[in-house]
Amino acid sequence: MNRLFKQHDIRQVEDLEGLWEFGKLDDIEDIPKYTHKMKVPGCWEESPDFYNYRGLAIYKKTFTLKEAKGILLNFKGVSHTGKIYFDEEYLGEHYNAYTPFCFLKKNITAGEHEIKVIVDNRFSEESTLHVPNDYYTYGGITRGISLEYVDEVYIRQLQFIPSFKDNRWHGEVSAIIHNYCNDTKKVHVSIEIADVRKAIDLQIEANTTKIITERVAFDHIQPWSMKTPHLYDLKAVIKKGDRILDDLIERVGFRVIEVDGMDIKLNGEKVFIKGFNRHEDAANFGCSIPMNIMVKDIELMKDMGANAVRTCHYPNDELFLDLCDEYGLLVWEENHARGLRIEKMLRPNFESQCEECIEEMICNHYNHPSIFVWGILNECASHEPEGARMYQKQFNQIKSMDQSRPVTFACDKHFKCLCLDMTDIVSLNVYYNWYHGYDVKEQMITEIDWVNDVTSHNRPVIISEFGGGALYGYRNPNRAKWTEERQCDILEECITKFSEIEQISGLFIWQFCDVRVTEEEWALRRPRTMNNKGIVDEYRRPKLAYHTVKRLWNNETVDK
Ligand code: ADA
Repeated sequence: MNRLFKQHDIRQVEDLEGLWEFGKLDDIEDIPKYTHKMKVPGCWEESPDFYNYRGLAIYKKTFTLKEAKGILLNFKGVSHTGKIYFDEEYLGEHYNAYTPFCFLKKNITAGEHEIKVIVDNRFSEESTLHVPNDYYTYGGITRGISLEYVDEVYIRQLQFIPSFKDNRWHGEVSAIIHNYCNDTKKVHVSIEIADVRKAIDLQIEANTTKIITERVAFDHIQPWSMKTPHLYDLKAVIKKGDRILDDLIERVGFRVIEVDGMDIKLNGEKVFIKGFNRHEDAANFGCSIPMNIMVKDIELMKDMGANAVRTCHYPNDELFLDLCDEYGLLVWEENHARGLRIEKMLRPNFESQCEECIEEMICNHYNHPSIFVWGILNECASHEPEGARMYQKQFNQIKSMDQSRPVTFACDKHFKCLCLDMTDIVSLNVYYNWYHGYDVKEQMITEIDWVNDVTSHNRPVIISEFGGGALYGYRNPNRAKWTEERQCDILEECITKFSEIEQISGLFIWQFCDVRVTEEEWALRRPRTMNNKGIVDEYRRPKLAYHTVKRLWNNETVDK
């Protein structure tokens, strides 16, 4: 299942989930030997022969096409690089495990066909975002994959921007239509949302893409909010004469996010963010998390009183974002990067790989009402002039694509960062009483004074990471580091003291669950070769701190 809702009534879609032929490759030129069956979506590390495999592998699937058509091969995520072949023809490649991509194949004959995917999860000079890190780069076709039959003119994308003015909800709908055949087409496009219909006749030249935009005012709208996350189907249909060529359904919400002074507001009301950092990682599934575990994660976070989740440190699976839309859980989504020093940021591919990731993240996730902020470059070199140039370039790219959401980044370059004034919300990663011993409130006040000194106006501050490690089941009355008791003490003090500071508009605990890390460079700093700062372990078993957070976040005293 790629999405939580049906995206087509007309377009035929085949889910290619299941068992694929699979084999390890020592080299891209190898003649493949298909020695295994491998689950798609899935990580090969969940197969006994590939627990620690970092390398090349090949997947193969044959399928039968019922009638000659154009097809879209839709990949929701291949980790971390996929080279795609269709009937031996090389279609192209995609880098980065965390963003969707698709290939169009025109005029395929009916009959049996073959898809092959060569997957690479190695670290190399070419890969600047997937590097040995404090999370694991798994291998495989890790998210959903579908085959979609498209006519010569089809709907590539729908985008929806809600707004509220003159006491009415408004919506700007854009439909991106593609004509892939060699002659001009005249079609009729109809768009429908919340019982409002618009119809447009469109002439679209051969092999071109056209964007049509309609602005609509609405009455009787139920806004999307955390308590009542109302969603609406946005439908577009293309007809040629009486023949329906294609359709596309998106799910959207009427909500407005704004920064007002030092407050974050949802539909005009101030919100205090109580969130978790959540890596996509679970025991027995790696990063290819099934929906029932996604649901469990959201229900555990909400049970503890959270109202937000941060997709540290990369765009998440759309199925998870659909669930957040439906549960009313706010999302900080960010591009893929973690802790990259300036030397890594200056590698030749870095800027283009970031740019692609941002483009694909926003194009594909734009309509999720739950996403309230776009983030970039977690703890990268924001204190270096060259780093600051790249931060500014990426913020400019985001603002050129979406002016409806604020931007931020999680900064750990305390008292020396050059980029805070580029943000709408300042976010700070701090590990008071874990990595550094401080008087929590005093140190935070000093830090916020510095923030206000280096920014042109006071703005909301989010503490985007704080917490400490605890090994599940390790209890000791000495409350030493790595005991569950010590994790409780750190969280109790930080949540209580941070919540007393007016300018702090939100907290993201590091982190929701324990996750696997990369052995190179990290194993000796990470017991079990895991990042153990989770409030639940990798099996979602709650540690003592689960109850501390639940008590504090369900108690009105910390709710501002
Ligand atoms: C950093 C980083 C996280 C994680 C954390 C930790 O803040 O952003 O990804 O590595 O430190 O556990 O130390």
